[in-house]
Amino acid sequence: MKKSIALLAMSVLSAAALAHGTASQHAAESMPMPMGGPDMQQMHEQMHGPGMGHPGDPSQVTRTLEIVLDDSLRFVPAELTVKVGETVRFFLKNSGQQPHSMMIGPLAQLQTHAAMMANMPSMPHAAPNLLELKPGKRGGLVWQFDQPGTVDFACLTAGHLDAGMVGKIVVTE
Ligand SMILES: [Cu+2]
Repeated sequence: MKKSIALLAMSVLSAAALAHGTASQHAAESMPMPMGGPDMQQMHEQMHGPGMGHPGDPSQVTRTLEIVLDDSLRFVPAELTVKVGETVRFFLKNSGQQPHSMMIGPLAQLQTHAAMMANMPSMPHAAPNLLELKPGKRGGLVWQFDQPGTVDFACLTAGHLDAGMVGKIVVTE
């Protein structure tokens, strides 16, 4: 029970940080953290990850990248390459019979969210880095990448991440 509360708190913090965007995020970083300590630091890194990027401005989209999600529990393609600073629209199509989703972030964060959703399926979990698709549906997610490196994504439907429904975005200079 204690663990569930910790995970819930983490999710709320994460969603709030994402919702407030980069400016307030930096302001928060420069303030003393009342809870402090190495655990908070580690948690913070897991929430934001180094260079996972942020929701993009739809008017700045330069490319649309199509990804198909299906019941083989794979993203096709599962690896994409973008450039630093580029704003792209991921255009997703769920061609399966099950719900699928795409959440962008560091793998550790995605695993935490997947575990939380498996434990508390009725909890609302909308987030700017998450797109959920019912069977047969399509949808878009606009994202901007601000640092070179690798950003993970995964499907959060129960069991799908563990079955290998993950992918990565390589951000190049
Ligand atoms: Cu899935």
